[in-house]
Amino acid sequence: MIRKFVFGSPVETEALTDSGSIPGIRGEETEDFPHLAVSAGENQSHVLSCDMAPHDIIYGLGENVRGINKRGWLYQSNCKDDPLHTETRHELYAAHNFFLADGRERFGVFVDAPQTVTFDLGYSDRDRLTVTVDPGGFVLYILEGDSLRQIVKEFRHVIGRSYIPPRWAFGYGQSRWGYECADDIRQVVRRHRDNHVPLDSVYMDIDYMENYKDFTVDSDKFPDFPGFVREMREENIHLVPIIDAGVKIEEGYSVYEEGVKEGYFCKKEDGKEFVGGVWPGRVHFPDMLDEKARSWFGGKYKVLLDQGIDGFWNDMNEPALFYGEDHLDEVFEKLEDYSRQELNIQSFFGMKNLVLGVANRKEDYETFYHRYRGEQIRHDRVHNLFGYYMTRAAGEAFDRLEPDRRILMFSRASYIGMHRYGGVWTGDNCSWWSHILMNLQMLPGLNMCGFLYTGADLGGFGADTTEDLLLRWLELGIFTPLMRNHSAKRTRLQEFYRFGHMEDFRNILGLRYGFLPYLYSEFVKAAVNDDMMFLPLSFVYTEDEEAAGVEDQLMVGESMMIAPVYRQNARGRYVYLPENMKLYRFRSLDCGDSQILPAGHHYVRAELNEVLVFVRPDHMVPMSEGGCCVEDVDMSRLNLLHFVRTEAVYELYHDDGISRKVELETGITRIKVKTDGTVSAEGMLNPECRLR
Ligand code: MIG
Repeated sequence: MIRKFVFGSPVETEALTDSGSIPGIRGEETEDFPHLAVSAGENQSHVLSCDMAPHDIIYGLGENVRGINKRGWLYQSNCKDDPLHTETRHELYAAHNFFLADGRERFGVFVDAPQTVTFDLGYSDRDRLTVTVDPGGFVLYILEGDSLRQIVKEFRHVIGRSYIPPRWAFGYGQSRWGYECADDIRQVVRRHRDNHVPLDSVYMDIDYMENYKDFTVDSDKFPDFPGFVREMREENIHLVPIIDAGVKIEEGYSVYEEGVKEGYFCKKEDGKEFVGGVWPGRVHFPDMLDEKARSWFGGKYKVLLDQGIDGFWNDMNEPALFYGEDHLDEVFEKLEDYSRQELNIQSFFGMKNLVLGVANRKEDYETFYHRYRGEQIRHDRVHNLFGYYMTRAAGEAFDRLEPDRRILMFSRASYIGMHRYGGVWTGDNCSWWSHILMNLQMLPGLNMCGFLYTGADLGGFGADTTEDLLLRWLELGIFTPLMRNHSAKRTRLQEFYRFGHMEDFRNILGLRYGFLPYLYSEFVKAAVNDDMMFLPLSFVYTEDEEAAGVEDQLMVGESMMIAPVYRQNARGRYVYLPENMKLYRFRSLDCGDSQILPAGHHYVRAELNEVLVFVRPDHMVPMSEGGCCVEDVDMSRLNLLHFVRTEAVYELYHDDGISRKVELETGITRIKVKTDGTVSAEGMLNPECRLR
């Protein structure tokens, strides 16, 4: 059951595939809102609120800091580029305005508004939930259902099917901001291959471009780029270049010149293009919201597709702003003032903050405009849509240019709706132990908001990593659809071969290729059924009060629970089992042991090089025998992790991993294991199955 209330004149975001199909009530004309009270706030904002009972839980909000239960903190949807993801941050790169309340009452809320929205979930007052929507109108959806999972499904149904990447994008990707040229990448590939460490993709960060110009490739660093792409494809490596939001201002650069000529860039009130500073130096921002500009910008990806590229990541699309040029001029003037003054401590800090404050400045976002659905709209009113529409530009272009095959695409900034066009990575985390847990805790919320293809920078982007941290992080990462090791310039090198115990990395990573049949199957089923792949325990064990408090374990698909170790020097951890489960402890694909554990609390050993996998009763996890890349994985021989009391049946989905058309019916193989150990499999595949 979904109800819709419209306040003011909201901007249509296209978060829903067809918002018109749900009849709405004018919010001003009723006082009868289920679960929430709605009132006018200051300066034409709106405030939604309700009381919370002591044990009510709030789930959702996608990419944000803190726990699976979001209660107790204040979150703000205001897409922002800031690389310090401390637990006291209020906003990250995304605006995922969907949450679920569970406890005395159970309901879902989607605040469809592209401007800033603030969720005070028991921060100001422990027992009160308050959502403030900045001026500009919004659409409020309130959802009810028999269970949390059912409400999520209903929401996901109206926002449309989640993006499904090509299957190779489930393989391991190696990235680093600092790979400069073809030889750097060749070396990365060679060292993985020589050491038998699996690898499917290498990412190309901004240095591949000619002076950070989108859709160019520096020909000194990459002589014969198409040839290089081909050479890599022969090694089963996909190259994935980055695309930034800002277009460099440079005479003779065709993207810039066309954009100016056609009027595709965001303009200020005076009709001149807005000028910002980002990596290329001075840039214009394409008006991603304008249909024509979007189609034009999307069309540019063809330049790289034509050279053999089949995957991209979209960066800096909050959009990040190192500075706005107009404001910078003001800053210089003021600095001159300062230089003529005798500084006291107050004016000193005034000066310092003036300089530090030039990045991502609210007032700069208020100076340029979009053309959207026939209207001129100031950027701040639609700020949270920019990343969505940049990625949509690419997605719509792929629909036109590549109707038959899937192209890898994920973005940094996002809004709900973008999940139809690409995935997200969670941005510039750090090599901190706390960020392994944060990675885990974000996953269910992202799934609730439609983002299934997602992952964090394994090993941490900022700061220096350590071998044990990277290994522990990988032990979570082998379960996330996007599995990429990425790090920043000037931090410690963190390719697996930089460390002493490479065999540990090889063994753990090998497990991912073992789990691939299951993970891919669960991913596609979740996408097609509008379901989640990563679930809090409480979504499955709905009556179990203990499960509701578990913040560091997840259900992965229908058969499996994971409980990764995320503490430095730990040699195991406490795990809560809502029911009897079979624990498999892996050191590598063919080395491990298993034991049945009763429901309840356990301390479970897990040495640095061990991964724990818990299988639910009457369930199974089909595993492959691994491979050096996704293409190598042999689907005709499966080893079944299983815990059978009466009978376990698993519907394994498989397909060619590339065609766009995805239908479950044709790709299912039904595998059955009986108590006496007999196994049968029928359907698409005819695998040789072995119990494990
Ligand atoms: O201002 O392209 O989040 O993954 O390596 C930094 C350089 C710009 C931010 C991305 C990060 C990427 C980096 N980019």
